[in-house]
Amino acid sequence: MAEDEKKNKSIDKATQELYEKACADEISTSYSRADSLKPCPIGSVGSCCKNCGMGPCRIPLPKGKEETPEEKKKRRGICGATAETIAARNFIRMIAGGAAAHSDHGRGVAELFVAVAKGEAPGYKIRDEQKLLALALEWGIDIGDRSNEEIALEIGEMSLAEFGKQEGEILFAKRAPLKRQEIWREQGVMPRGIDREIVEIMHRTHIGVDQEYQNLLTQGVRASIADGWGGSMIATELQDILFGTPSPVLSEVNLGILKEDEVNIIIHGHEPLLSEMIVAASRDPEMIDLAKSKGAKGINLGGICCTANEILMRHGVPLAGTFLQQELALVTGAVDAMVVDVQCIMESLPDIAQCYHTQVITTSPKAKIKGAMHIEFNEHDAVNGAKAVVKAAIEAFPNRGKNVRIPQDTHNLIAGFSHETINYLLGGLFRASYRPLNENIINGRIRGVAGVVGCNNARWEHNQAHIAMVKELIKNDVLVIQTGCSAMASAMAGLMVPEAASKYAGKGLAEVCETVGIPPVLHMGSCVDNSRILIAATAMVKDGGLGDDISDLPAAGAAPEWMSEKAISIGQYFVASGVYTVFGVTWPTQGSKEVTEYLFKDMEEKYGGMWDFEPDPIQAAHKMIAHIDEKRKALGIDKARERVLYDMEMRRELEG
Ligand code: SF4
Ligand code: MSK
Repeated sequence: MAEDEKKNKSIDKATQELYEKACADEISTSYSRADSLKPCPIGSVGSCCKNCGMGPCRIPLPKGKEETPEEKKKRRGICGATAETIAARNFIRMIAGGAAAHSDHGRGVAELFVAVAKGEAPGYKIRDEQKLLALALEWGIDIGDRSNEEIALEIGEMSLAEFGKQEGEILFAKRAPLKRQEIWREQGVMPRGIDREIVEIMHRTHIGVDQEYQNLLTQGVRASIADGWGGSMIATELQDILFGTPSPVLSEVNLGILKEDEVNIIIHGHEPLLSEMIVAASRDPEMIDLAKSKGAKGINLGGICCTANEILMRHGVPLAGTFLQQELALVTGAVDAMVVDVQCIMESLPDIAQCYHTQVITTSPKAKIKGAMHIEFNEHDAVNGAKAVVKAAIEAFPNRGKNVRIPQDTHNLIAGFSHETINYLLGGLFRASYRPLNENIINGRIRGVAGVVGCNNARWEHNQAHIAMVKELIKNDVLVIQTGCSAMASAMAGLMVPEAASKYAGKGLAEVCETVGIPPVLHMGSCVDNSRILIAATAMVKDGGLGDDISDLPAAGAAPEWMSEKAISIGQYFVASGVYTVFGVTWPTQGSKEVTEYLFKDMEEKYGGMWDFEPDPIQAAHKMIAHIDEKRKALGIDKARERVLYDMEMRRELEG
């Protein structure tokens, strides 16, 4: 295989090595399928509607010439839907899909929370009492001499009620800066209940309902806020209370974390409910003895996608890889079991597993895969469920063949930067605050903050855009905060260790990182943990000196290799929260100029944040920096960096 061919699949050596092995082993992967499946040019720009049985209606833009108004009038679906309506409907259906995924995750956590409070979920307990009490105070729940379980029960029930609420406002919206809340009320996008906003998208996009693209997009905004400030925030907050709020932890990343002589279990998906128990089961002496009886030296866990980020943040479990490395993990031939829950799991896994010895195990009643073993997660008996998973992996270990290749690549990383941790690291235990960060932004050592998040996309060289963008940002003194697969990509490039500051960051950012002892790129967790970024941004506003709303901050967001509907929902709630947000790879509304203009320009007038699309990661980074500089100027802090040395003549002029 030519070097170039491997390289254009991924910038990561371990991935290149295993892609080559996959080809040699004649395994079909997302990389090879992306080569043979070209994207539909009509669907990819949002110009195909299949919302009823008269369609699909495909209404492409005319090629190579400007469309006349007459032609445009005729460019409609059978029901008369215009290109604008179709593009907007498709776009907000993506938001509905993404918001539903995050929020259903949040609901699952809330259900477990209630079960734990009732003593019906053995093996689980409340780990962060301080956070439990803080949330009780915030929600006006009586603490008095009530037990943690009684308080937790009320919090759990209130959380569950957020999903089915029919009127009023979601509770966490009150965490946003006051000005932001007013904007949401003025624009009519304050979410009522989480499920309601998602269902309303499905209703409005049914044939013959909402036929004004602005009105459709407004509902998209409302549902996205219900995700970021609702379902996702519930997931993050309740998980922290149940499993512990993350604090800095040293770990490793990339497929080299697999061990030749141990039972390797990969945990993949998004929800930490079962994986928390698998971590415990893998450390259980009974399980370790069983592994040894089969000839293994121990049990080794690694994670893929956001379940990985969850157990990394709280237990330091190593990251095996990102979304696009899931199939390649099996191609190593060294994975004894891959246990999956929900989201971002490829249906090809059981087929690939058949070529090796891996046991693919599904665990969610919502996500079964043909050909996989199913061990259903049951919160009332999670300990035994987790043990069954670990046992299945141990049983598979002796079947490992000779066709094994574990790449040597690993990198260290420090993760665990929750909002609380950043607060503490910057301000100390007794005066925890974002003030030092704000001061360093005001004095210009740090130019601004960028949230770089999101997936890998098989249409783009794996990890290339993430790394190019993040390096460019930190070189220009922009502190980067990350979640999801994007965070893993940076960790693989060695950007999440304190030493990266002197190596890659600009002088000002490096100085601050070295003083505080943090990397220039901070891992804040999984996809639902983008809600931590919202809280951090709000804390920056509240600590003062940087305006009175998130839209005033010198900050920007990006998802340079996005692919999932969740990424669109995340991007939309960042925009709705006042953040300039730029996506790479592809843009799904290009089939309608009006809809695209509305998202890229008009949204800024309404929400102070707007979308942008720029596939070149360096140019995208510079667009983000330009936006940050604009915000610095508006705040009057742009001059801090310009130290003009006055000569005698200039001084005389001044004095004169
Ligand atoms: Fe075509 Fe309208 Fe049906 Fe969509 S809803 S498939 S545009 S007829
Ligand atoms: S896992 S949503 S590929 S970030 Fe959260 Fe990665 Fe995107 Fe899935």
